[in-house]
Amino acid sequence: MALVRHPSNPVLSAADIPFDASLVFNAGVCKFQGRYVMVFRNDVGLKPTGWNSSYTNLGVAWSKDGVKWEVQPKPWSVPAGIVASNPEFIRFYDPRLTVIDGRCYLCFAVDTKHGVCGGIAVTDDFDKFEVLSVSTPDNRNMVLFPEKVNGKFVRLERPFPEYSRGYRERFDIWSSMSPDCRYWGDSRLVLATEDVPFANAKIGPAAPPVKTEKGWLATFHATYKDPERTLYGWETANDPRATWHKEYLAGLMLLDLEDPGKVIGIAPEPLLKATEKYELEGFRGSVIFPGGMILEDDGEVKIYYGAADTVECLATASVEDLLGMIRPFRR
Ligand code: BMA
Repeated sequence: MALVRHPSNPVLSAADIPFDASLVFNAGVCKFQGRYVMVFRNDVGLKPTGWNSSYTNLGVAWSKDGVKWEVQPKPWSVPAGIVASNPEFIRFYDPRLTVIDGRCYLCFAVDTKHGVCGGIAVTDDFDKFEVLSVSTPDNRNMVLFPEKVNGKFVRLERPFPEYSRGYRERFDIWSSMSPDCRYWGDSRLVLATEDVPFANAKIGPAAPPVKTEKGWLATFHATYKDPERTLYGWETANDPRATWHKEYLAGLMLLDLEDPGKVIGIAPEPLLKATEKYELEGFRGSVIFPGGMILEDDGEVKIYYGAADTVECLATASVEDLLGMIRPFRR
């Protein structure tokens, strides 16, 4: 196994948060101005024993080593303010962070009254941020590449077309380009669910890609649905009628440096599959959802992932070992 789970897992959970918190997961992580920064999703009010009402906010945490985190005393008020000021918006969640030319870009999912959208914002100080673009629905899981390619911003994204995919969850990864991070085009299919040997439902971008000599190394999430197998989760544990059948695994692909919408390789085996208690048991068990990947100067890769939609975890590998998992890809 190329990837090793960190002994301090989970690296962040509700117990570490100085404000109301229940599920702390699906974080974006990057290195910004000499420190590690994490923006995490916090779903408040969802407990193992049940829930009546719940809401979501985003929290910010800082770290010197990428393992021990200092959480800001209050939820991040800027996204909350934007949601409150726009009658269409319901909540922001699943943030992803990418530093480009010294500015920190934040991709997020936003539930609106008329569908789920992917959005992109930029901040220089984690105080203010400016929303640059919000997509049409349904789209989410956007991630930005850490540099422009051929003068353009590049993103991976996951539209979810139900009508044209036979009303099934059969969703794929696409890419788009932009001159300014506001106006997006040149969209094309990158990786389809049927390209992934361990997915039978949907796939989506995970952490923002990192640059290596061989290509852009990019994680994705892949779901495998087996209606015959009921997975543990708080819903299924509390309600005999409830069902949870979708296992979320992490996958790895390699994209062309000059043409980042083109997959040149893929790891035929999952990068990570739920095996630990904190991955198997939680709000939704057996969910691995990477959102941050950092390539350190010494070649260590840190991969941050949400586990069981309940806690935030870290696993590490050498970049050589990750590249060693990749096999040539042909559709
Ligand atoms: C996806 C998103 C993620 C979540 C995952 C597993 O559709 O909602 O935020 O982690 O499902 O529940």
